[in-house]
Amino acid sequence: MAATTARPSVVPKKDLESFQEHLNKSTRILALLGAGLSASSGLPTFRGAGGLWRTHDATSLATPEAFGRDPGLVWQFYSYRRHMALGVKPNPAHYALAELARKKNFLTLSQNVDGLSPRARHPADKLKLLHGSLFDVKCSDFFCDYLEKNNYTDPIVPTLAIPTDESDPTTNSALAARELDISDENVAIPELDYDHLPKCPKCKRGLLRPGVVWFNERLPSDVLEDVDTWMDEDDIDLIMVIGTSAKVYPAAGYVDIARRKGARVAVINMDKGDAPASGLYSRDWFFEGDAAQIVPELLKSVIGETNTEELSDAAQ
Ligand code: BJW
Repeated sequence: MAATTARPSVVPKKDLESFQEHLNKSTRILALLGAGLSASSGLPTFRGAGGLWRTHDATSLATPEAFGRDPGLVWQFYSYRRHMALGVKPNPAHYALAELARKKNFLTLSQNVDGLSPRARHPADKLKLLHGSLFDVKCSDFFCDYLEKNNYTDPIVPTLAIPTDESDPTTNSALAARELDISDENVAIPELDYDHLPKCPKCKRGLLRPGVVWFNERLPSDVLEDVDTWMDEDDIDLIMVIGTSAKVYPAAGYVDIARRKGARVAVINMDKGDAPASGLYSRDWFFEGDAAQIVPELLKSVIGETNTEELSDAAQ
């Protein structure tokens, strides 16, 4: 990576030194990523501030039951999330983790569906998307197996376009300025029925749905098998738990599995209260603050400086 002027440290020196000493000699490293990793890119997390979409708790829309009840509302939520994710960029932590994957035997388990790690060119074979992707779509019909990966069409159907401000005469020429924030309570969400939602091109019957894992759904079996295979290969030296409340299973359970395989745990989180359920042990680390700043600094002893200005976004 290109050398840049060093930024002031955001991590206590003693902790940084002991972490890097362990990182440098680690041969098998795991990371569990959550929404906090993408917070400084501009995407809201699920729990806590920002976890509300209009009056809806984001997690209450992430269920098959919500989709069954009101697919129009759930599609509006996901269409908005797709649009937001396409409008932001990977941050230095996404790039630093991608670089570590090129340098070490390092497997990343991401709960994030925002596409930012792939866009930071994280090697695909070392990135396991536990909860799918906003940019995969699949048929919601139980008997149809249609799945399309990397669908970046925004909006996915014209009826899911973010409403525009027709009343503002200055905005006709500038699409970006015409878009209203659908998370704003004052912007009406149109009621969308079956006829206005994306249909499966294969069975021509089922509605398409986002290719993400909702509550009470199984995680993708091929992903889980790959993770198990890697975990079973040998002991693990280190697990980094980055920007996640670590409350959703089975993802959160990987922290304890890694610990049982010998891993020391390093948590990087804005909130000191969000340690893994099993707590922190005396040889663990808790780095409090913004992952986008802390992660590149922690990994510097292996990957060098992270200069995002010289790094490319795979989406461009
Ligand atoms: C920063 C920061 C900054 C902010 N820098 N940090 C065992 C025990 C109890 C329950 C269960 C269990 N096993 C299974 C369950 C049930 C359930 C579950 O876990 N429930 C719990 C809530 C209690 N799990 C499931 O249902 C899973 N399926 C399953 O187990 O299937 C089994 C089955 C078997 C047989 C038949 C059928 C099924 C599926 C879970 C799917 C989760 N899906 C979601 C939605 C994905 C789509 C979408 O995006 O809309 O995944 S829910 C949501 O939570 C999303 C996230 O990936 C996930 C985790 O959230 P995350 O990333 O941790 O975000 P937050 O907001 O919680 O935390 C952000 C953190 O960042 C905070 O700590 C901040 O402090 C921090 N932060 N800014 C650093 N700048």
